[in-house]
Amino acid sequence: MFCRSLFLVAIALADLAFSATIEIVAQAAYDKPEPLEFAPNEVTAAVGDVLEFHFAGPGTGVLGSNHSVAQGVFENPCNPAPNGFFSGYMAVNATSTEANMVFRVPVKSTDPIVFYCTQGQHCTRGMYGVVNGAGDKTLQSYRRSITVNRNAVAPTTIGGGEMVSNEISRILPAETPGAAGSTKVSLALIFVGLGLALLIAQ
Ligand SMILES: *[C@@H]1O[C@H](CO)[C@@H](O)[C@H](O)[C@H]1NC(C)=O
Ligand SMILES: *[C@@H]1O[C@H](CO)[C@@H](O)[C@H](O)[C@H]1NC(C)=O
Ligand SMILES: [Cu+2]
Repeated sequence: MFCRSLFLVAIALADLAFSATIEIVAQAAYDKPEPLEFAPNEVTAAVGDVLEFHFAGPGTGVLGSNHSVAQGVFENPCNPAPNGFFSGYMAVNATSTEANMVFRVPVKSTDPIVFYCTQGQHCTRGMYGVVNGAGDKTLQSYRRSITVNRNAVAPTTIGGGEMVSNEISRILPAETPGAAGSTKVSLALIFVGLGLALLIAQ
């Protein structure tokens, strides 16, 4: 019985290892034709994972940046989802590389989620991303649904996430979707292995 509970503890630890923090940076990449982006803009997330939005500053010393992130709907590009998450505007001064706060959004289902920046025309100019894209709800379908440049619509209230102090202030390179997944699997295997070892050791 004692070893059985140890095994259950190991499983619980494996569960913890499964909740990943997925960092997504709102930034301007001036070397690209559409320089405003979220990087990465396509991610896979499991229930319990956290989307951690970072807000990059230009670091140029000239102009600041002022992005946001809001949950959208696939049917109406650059418009908010009812009761969706919204960070509010994160103005970053010209000399900073990142805002000193990050916005953390818990993933509650594996249904496709779209998010966008509500600032001016950033969304229609490419500043959006998709979590768990599937079927007709993908990054490509969202991109296709944007036909004209116009101002995005912002939600009226901030919420659906937690604004916390930024522990990792750096600009991240765009990631390949799913890269976080392999780490999670190997950690889980270690914990399951540990659980089996405890069972065998009794
Ligand atoms: C950031 O953008 C919002 C929306 O356009 C605006 O209301 C706010 O004043 C801006 N903040 C700064 C510091 O420029
Ligand atoms: C911009 O941020 C940096 C780092 O936090 C700070 O040292 C500087 O005073 C800020 N500049 C302005 C104009 O707020
Ligand atoms: Cu923006």
